[in-house]
Amino acid sequence: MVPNPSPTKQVSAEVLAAISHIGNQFAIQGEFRDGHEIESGHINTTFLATYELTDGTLQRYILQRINQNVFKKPLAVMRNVECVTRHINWKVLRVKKDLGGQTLNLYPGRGGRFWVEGPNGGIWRCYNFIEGCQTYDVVENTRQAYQAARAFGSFQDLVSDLAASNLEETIPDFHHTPKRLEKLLEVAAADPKGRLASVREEFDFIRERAGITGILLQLCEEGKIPVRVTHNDTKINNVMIDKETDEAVCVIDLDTVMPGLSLYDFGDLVRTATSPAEEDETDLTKVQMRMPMFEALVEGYLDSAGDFINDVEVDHLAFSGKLITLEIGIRFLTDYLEGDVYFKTYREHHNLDRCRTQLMLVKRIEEQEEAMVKFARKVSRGRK
Ligand code: ADP
Ligand code: GN1
Ligand code: MG
Repeated sequence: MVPNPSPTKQVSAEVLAAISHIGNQFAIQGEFRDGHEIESGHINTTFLATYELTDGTLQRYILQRINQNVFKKPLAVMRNVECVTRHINWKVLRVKKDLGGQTLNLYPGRGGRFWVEGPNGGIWRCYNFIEGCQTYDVVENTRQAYQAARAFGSFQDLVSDLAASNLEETIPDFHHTPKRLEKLLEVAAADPKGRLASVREEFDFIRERAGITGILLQLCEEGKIPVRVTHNDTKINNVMIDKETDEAVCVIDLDTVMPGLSLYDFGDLVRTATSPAEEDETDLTKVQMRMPMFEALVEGYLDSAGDFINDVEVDHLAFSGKLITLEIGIRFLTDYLEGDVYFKTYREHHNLDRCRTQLMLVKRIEEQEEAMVKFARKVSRGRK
């Protein structure tokens, strides 16, 4: 048996039968042999399915159900993912002439579409399993950080000539931080679960920083930073890293590819790659902004995106980390106050724990922001 990759969970016989049924509706070869649930990722339901070919070799696939509570227009998500994967595959083969790497591919389902409907409804898709790789929730070394940032920068480069008009906004105002804050204030005012009193400190911390939430949008309105096609969910477990070499092989989780700001993508890398603590760590003393990781992110990102990123963007690389970390903190707190309706949770107060690590990381970034800005400027100016 091929060893399992990222943390997977055994599933019941009933679920196994359901996965096998779904898998058999896709144009994939072999006999269904095994299925596991992959637990990393807060949104979709993801299974690793193993098939046996006639010569006995095992072939693995990802079967994934789109979360329709989050993605209200799942077919629009599928159109976007099809468009982006087609564009990237074409670009890699024809333009970059890079035949070596693994890319993300959708398999056609019965009926010729790249999705099938599940027995209980729901939209399912099938991807090739990116072999030899692993995703990390916490970055282990600077090479992984450098590689992840380079991969997301390359991703932006690959989709830079994809007209934004080809893509639908699958979640409107996804990174509109002031609107995220507005929503938090609304939910707090209603306090549907009576939880506000227990999160006063977190709530006040966020409100004290209301003034920074609109800074990138303002720069964009003033024409100082451009809208591009961006990934929008560049957390570190959305890039497949080679287990042997720590090289980033392939960016995944393309559901939120939409017009956005490059800084949103860089910011989420800072949020997820600089701290040695898990996103839901309860010992907040473990939350740190590790400068060497930030430096590796800047180097990796500028190595692949440095030619198209402008000076105003470079000057805000550190700020973007603070902003996106605050934004996700706002979202976790909102979800906690609403009664955990958006992100998957596995324990009581899970979203609150996640919120707390985000806010602690915001603090840690603030303490080092000046040095972070200086470093990004130095590297960028040194490349010219
Ligand atoms: P979510 O939107 O829930 O985060 P993802 O698309 O990121 O869903 O998938 C969840 C996890 O499943 C990823 O973090 C990764 O570990 C694994 N995964 C997803 N797609 C693939 C793939 N094509 N090959 C290997 N692993 C994958
Ligand atoms: C979700 O899908 P996943 O786990 O990669 C979320 C991101 C958040 C992240 C927080 C569509 O990402 O926006 O930053 O959780 N994705 C969506 O960990 O909301
Ligand atoms: Mg994901």
